[in-house]
Formats: sequence, C-alpha cells, structure tokens
Amino acid sequence: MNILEKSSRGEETIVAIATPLGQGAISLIRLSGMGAFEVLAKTFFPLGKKGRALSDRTAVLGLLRDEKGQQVDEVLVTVFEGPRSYTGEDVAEISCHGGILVTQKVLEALLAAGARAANPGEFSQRAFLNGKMDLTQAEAVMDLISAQTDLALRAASEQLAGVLGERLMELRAELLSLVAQVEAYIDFPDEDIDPETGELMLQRVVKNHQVVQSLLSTADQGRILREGARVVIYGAPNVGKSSLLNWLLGFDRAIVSDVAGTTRDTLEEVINLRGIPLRLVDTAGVHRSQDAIEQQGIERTRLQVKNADLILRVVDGSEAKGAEGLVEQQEEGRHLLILNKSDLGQHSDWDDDDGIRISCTENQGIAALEDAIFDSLAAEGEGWGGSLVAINSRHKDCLKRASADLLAAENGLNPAGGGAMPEITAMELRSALDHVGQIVGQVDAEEVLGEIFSSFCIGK
Ligand SMILES: Nc1nc2c(ncn2[C@@H]2O[C@H](COP(=O)(O)OP(=O)(O)OP(=O)(O)O)[C@@H](O)[C@H]2O)c(=O)[nH]1
Ligand SMILES: [Mg+2]
Repeated sequence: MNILEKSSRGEETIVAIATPLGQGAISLIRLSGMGAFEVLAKTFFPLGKKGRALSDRTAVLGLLRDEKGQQVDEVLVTVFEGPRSYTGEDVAEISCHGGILVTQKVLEALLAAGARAANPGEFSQRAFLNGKMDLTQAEAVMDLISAQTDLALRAASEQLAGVLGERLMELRAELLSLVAQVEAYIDFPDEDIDPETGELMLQRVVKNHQVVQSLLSTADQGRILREGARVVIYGAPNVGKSSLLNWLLGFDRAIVSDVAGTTRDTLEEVINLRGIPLRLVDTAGVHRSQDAIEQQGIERTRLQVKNADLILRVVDGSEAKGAEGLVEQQEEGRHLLILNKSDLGQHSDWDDDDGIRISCTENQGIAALEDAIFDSLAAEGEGWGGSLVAINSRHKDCLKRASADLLAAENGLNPAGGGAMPEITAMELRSALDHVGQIVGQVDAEEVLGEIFSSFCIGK
C-alpha cells in the first residue's frame, strides 16, 4: 500500500523542527499524528520512478512543495507507521537542507497543509500516552539531551532503558499484592488480622519501605549528575585555595598571591571530574577581619559552605595548627581535609591527621585528591560503578510521601501498637501505591504530566 494514500483517522497532527535552529548539513522536521501521512501527501512528491510509493521505514528522496506548488527543497523522507514509531502514531521525518530559512519554509508548508505546531515535549508526551514509555523514561529523554558528562549520560540512558521504571514496577506489584491481602480482611468485618499474618505483613511492608529508602538515597546522586555537585574550597587566608581552584581547572582563573586576603568574592567554575560535573567554588579566606569588604566576602563564604555538597577544607600543612587563625564554622555534611604545601614539608602538628597531602605548586597529589572527591560524592553504599539509578526531585517527592505512608502502615501493623485496623492499613498502603505509581505515570494526574512535558524542547 502507498502510505501517502492512507486515510486520516482524525487525530490532530503535530509538526516541529527537531534539530537546533542554525546552519548545518541537514535539519530534521518531524510530523506525528493520524493525519501525518495526509499532510505529507499534500507537500511531498517522490522523485525517481513514476508513482514511487513510500513504504514503512524506508527513506525516499523527493521534492517538498508549498501550498502554491512552489518547490521549497529537495528532501529525504522516512515514514514510520504507528504503532511502531517514537510516538506510537504515524510519524514522518523529513530531512531537508540545514539552512535556517529553508527549514522554516518546510515547516510553514507542513503547517499550511494541515499540521499544527507542536508544544514543547508533545512528541514524548504522546509516546507516553500511547504506552511507548513510562514517565521516568520520558524524563530521561530530557536528561539525556542535557547531559554534560559521561556519567550523567550513562545515568540518563539507563533510565531511558527503563532501569528505574522496572524497579518501581516491581515495587508497585509488591505493594499491590499487599493491599489485596489486607483488603481481604475488610470483607470480614468481625475478624481482626491474626498476629501471625500481621507479623508477615509487617515484614513485607518493612521490606518495601527499605526499597523506597534505598531509591531515596540516590536523590543526591541524581541531582549531582543533573546539576553538578557544589564543591566549596574553604579555609584560612593564604593556604592556597585559589591555587587549588586553578590547579583543578587547569588554567589560572583566580588571582594567586602571597598577600593574605587576596580572594574577596566567591568565584565559581564548572569542571568535569571523571564524569561528575563539579561546580567548584573558591572563597575568601576565613579569619577575624576588621575590613568591611573582607567581612562581606567571609559572609559569602559562610553561605557557600552551608549549601555545599562537599567542602574541601584546605590548610597549610607546613604550618602549625591554628597558626592560620581560621575561625571554624559549624560544617555540616561531607568534607575533606586537604594539607597543601607538602613541598615545604609537614609540621608535626598534622602527623596524626588523615588529610590528603598535596602541593599545588609542585603538582603533587592531584590523583589522590580526585579519587577522594569522586568517592565522597557517590551515594552511600552505591558508588558510581554499578547501576546508576539516580532519581530526580519529582521522584524524590513522590517517594518521600510513599515512605511516610509505609511508615504509618508499619506502625499500624506493629503488635506493640495494639493491632491494626485493616481499613486504615489498606488505605495507607493504597496511598503508598498511588505515590509510587505517580512516578512512572500510572496515575492520571494531568497537572503532573503538563508540568513535566512543558520543560522539554519543542520537537522532542
Ligand atoms: N610552596 C607552596 N606554596 C603554595 C602552594 N600553593 C599555594 N602556594 C602559595 O601560597 C600563596 C597563597 O596562595 P593562594 O592560592 O592565593 O591562597 P588563598 O588560600 O586563595 O588565599 P586568600 O585568597 O588570600 O584567602 C601564594 O603565594 C601561592 O603561590 C604550594 O603547594 N606550595
Ligand atoms: Mg584566594
């Protein structure tokens, strides 16, 4: 059958330029919807043998004409018959020459032929609605596009392959069977859950709660891969903080001098450390200062330290402890002690400290430092090596709610709590089930969908 003759089945057909706007070898324009082939038939005229038919998944060369019959470009068209396509609908991909104007003209011709301009993310939204992918996979498409480092890319491709979705579906299946088990009791109002069964149920709830917790523990890792880890270089004046920033960056970004108080403002640069994006922040040295400008700088340092994923606490290892006059700040979270200026020898005060010994001027210790940063940013017990499940903030929010539901169910089922009311436990488990379902998109909450897909780029 010639696909161009296939009749429309009434779905709105969307069109968008799928490649970035700019000059290039080719641009790709994508059409999707039950009327996609009809729109194509009005605008695309295959070259070559007379009456050449377009067939599924075969590229065909032809001319694209506007509504007046004017030739716009010579293009290559590939059609994908639904449901075997990205969106699950009939899809046509038109490759034209990669000029800004010519691409725009092709788009206009397709719009004039009856297609509508797609909204951001609408192709992926349709793919989700047509069951081609779950929500975590659809989100992974965007992560994949915006990935800046190898590890971020790997995490996104694993999520796109459905690794996270599968874990969540298993969790959901478990919860569903638990709900069924508890609800069976509701049908017999006179019966309480007997202690033995109650104990078994409690164990199952606890097990599922652990799965939720372990997924939640990947949230930081996910944020770090998507947005970069905030690594703040912190310490007294003159210990070599700016030297360390320059050294890790590979060029002289910050001013280095032997005058204490050289850095006054915070300074941020992004580097790729073995696949992890790092937002490295150099700060003003912290000490007691009477200088008003320096005090402002120190205040900024404090704010940076507060929001850090990792603090690199730099000291001059050749000097006695405390000689630097560092005013310690209550440091929360992870930090690494770095003993700089190892080329000048080590003061005996530091002999018992575990810190990483480096010399910025002599290029010593960088590998050990990178190892330590890399390891300390990995999720606890997970590391960066294995499967890279890394949830995003939306997943985290849903999982937190599920976790609270499961905790409530646990308390209800706990014999110490005086026996469970099956109705309440069932309700709590159902709520947990809903929250897990929202992550993969098993619950239809339209606002959630709208919010997710509107952050996509057009044509995706
Ligand atoms: N010998 C030696 N000197 C170093 C080393 N690292 C830095 N220095 C010197 O220490 C001095 C201070 O370095 P900076 O990097 O400006 O120190 P800072 O911690 O940023 O100082 P402030 O910005 O004033 O807080 C400079 O003269 C550097 O050349 C090192 O590993 N060995
Ligand atoms: Mg400095």
